[in-house]
Amino acid sequence: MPRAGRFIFVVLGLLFLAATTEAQLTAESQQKTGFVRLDRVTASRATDNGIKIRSGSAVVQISALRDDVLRVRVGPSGQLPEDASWAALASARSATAKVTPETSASTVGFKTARLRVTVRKDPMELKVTDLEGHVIAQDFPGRPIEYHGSSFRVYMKSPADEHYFGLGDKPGPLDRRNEAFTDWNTDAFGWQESTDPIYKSIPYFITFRKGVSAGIFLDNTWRSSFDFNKEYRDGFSFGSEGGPLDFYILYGPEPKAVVQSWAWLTGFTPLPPLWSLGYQQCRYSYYPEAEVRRVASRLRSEHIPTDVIWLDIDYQLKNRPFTVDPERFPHFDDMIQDLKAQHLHTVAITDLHIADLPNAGYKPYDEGKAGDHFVKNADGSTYVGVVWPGKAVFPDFTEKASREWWGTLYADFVRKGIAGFWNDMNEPAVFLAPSKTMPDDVQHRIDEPGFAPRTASHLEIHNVFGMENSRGTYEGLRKLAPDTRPFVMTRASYAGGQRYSATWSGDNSSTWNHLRQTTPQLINLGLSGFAMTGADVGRFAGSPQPELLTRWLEVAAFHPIDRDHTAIGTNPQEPWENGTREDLNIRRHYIEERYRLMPYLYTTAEEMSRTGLPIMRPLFLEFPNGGTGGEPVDLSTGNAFLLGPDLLVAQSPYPDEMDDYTVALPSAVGWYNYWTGARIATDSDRKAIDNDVVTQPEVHVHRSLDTLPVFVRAGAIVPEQPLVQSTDEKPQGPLTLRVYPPIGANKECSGSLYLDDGVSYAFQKGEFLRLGFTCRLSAQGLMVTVTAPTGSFAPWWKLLSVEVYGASRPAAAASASALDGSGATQISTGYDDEHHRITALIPDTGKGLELQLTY
Ligand code: NBV
Repeated sequence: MPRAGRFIFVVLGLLFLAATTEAQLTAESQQKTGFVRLDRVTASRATDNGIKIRSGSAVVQISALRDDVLRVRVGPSGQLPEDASWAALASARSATAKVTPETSASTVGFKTARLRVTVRKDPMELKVTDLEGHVIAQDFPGRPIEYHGSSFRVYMKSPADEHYFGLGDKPGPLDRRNEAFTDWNTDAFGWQESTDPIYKSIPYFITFRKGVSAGIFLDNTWRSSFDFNKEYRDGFSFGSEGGPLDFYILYGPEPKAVVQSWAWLTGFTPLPPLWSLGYQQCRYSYYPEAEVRRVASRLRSEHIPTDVIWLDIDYQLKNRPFTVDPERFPHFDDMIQDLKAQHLHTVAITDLHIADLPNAGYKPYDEGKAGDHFVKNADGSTYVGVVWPGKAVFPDFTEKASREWWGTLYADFVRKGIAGFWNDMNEPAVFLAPSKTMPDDVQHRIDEPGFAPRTASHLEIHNVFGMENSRGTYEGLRKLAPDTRPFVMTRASYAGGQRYSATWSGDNSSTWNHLRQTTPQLINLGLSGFAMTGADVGRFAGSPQPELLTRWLEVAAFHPIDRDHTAIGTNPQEPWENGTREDLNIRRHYIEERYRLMPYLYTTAEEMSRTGLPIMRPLFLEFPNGGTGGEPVDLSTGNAFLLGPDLLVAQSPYPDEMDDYTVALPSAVGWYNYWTGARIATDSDRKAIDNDVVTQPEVHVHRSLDTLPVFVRAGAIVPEQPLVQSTDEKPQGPLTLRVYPPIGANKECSGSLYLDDGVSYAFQKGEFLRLGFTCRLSAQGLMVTVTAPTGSFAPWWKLLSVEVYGASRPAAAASASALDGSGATQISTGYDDEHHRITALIPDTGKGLELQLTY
């Protein structure tokens, strides 16, 4: 070997040794550290983007990744934890911002262009403020970080008016204040409002106070816990039983900015296939084949718009993943094609527990064994646990090679035309084990950039196992069908799991309280990064009363994922079951409305994939400062939510009671009734509208089975399409633009539309269509503008139907022209007094246009 080559070889070897030794040391010190208390700064020095502090044996590094994002890493025995993460993207972790060191006799610290970090030396206390001095995060006095062996805890001050959100799918109220939680992914069949933990671990929460927000993320996959105001009324804390103390502070001040920074740190939800936004029909399980076909035909003959049929475990032979039971499904391949011909996509469950079947010709087992892909016991033997197939083995998903192999298992199903895949039971759930999961000491192999290659116990990997399962599926599908957007649904996950999969809230129950619980649960999932979410409609455990199913289908039509699902042994739960013809009509009506709203829903989904903003939003996300009068937005019951930026869905806070209720609409803007088109009257304009007796900002709702109050923000332009029975169908007719003119001082409105082929990645090459809409109120009337489209995707419409709401009389005149005002032609308009709207039908020239209405 030439000298230079030998030199490089030796250097690489030394570097590798150093990395391994550091990782081993870190792992060992994590286990062995005794009692360490970080109560005094004993030394400090400025770094390129922050500060490094010594506190006795411990080291603390605070760095600015951006002007508004800080990372704090702590090593109790003097060495920082590995700079590695399953959640935080390498690009974000290596980002760096310019800082100015700031020291005084009693403090050390630095500032960025937006934040000031001050660490008091004795006692040691961290304080983060904005440059005006507003506190973003502050250590709790007298409770410095402490290590007890490998466990640690961080305490922070909690002002009395601060609220907490996030932490994934944890049940309970929207606001996490006065609650305590544990992160340990758990198969929680039949979970209830106070059950904790359940399926996912997302050790990330958002603080919100007086309209100012920050995010705090403890990037630690071990069993962690969070206490909001239980131990200390005026403090919150977070900690873990092991692993690194590595946390991030994301500054808003607007909650939207925090949500967007969270996506910057942990990744965006990819643009989903359009069909996954359609109505989905599931049960545990549809079989045999004739039953799947019967349900499909009935969905069509009842004219229930539907996009997806799900196959739960019973399509498999003896519950063995990646098999098909040939007796129950004699023409499986034909069935998939026949469903396709009916514009129904199939999603199939593919659990991770591979049947332990040596010498039986079972490919997943044989290949996995030959490739050494299964999780091992401490003694090196293969770990075997009992799940649906009986004895089962588990792919070692934290190892790249095993994940890649798992991805190849989908080849046959993809070839058969199965459109999406469901990764269930991946906490991982194990039967007959008191812990419901693998033993703590099973060994996982880590092969992941950033981490030194090593084995790790289940204690470290448990919470990230489900996410890596969904990652294996997602990445496998990307390779198998590179131009098709995958759809993966996972039950367990960790922070950042939105990069690979959608999720749902697991095995809920057919109770009214679960219907109520769904709103805060899905909102918190969205704030935690998982924007593509739903809950089993009608509920998994038990059979709903007809009214419960009806009301569930009503509200789920406005959820990101709308999937009717129920457990084995429960009553049939399809929309035509369990109710009267009237129930069916109402249920169908709401699903139809979802399909009419598909352009708006898909536009919102595209915004999610680009910005990280969730599809389903809490009111405070859009209105952090509440009403114009400063009245707070509804943080307590969480019964109301926004679908995208403009639609406010206000389910009853007590869905089981027939009582009327009031909806507090954020008074920062005006509102319209989505169903009637009527403007919600303001104080100066108080009157009764239909059954809404209005006293702004509260709307009184008179309950009836077919009413789910939905409101539209004044100043919105909502695109809608003619009804279709599946998103595969090309809508016939005009694109409708529902224009809700501004109310009050604001005189403008806006909206947008995003469209593409809904399935492929052609949009990345410019094959999409984006339109912007605006309107402007003036003394003459209303000017509506449609921008010239960007992108090369051809629209399905030739005509635009502009509907202007809140109109109390017909238009006196209307004219349409090109964007520069040229070529103005008179347009005839219609007026519908029932819906308070003026309508105008205009040919879409594809070059943008202006519509001037005088009324
Ligand atoms: O695969 C069967 C079910 C599934 O229908 C459900 O949605 C999952 O959450 N699965 C759990 C396993 C058995 C639950 C009792």
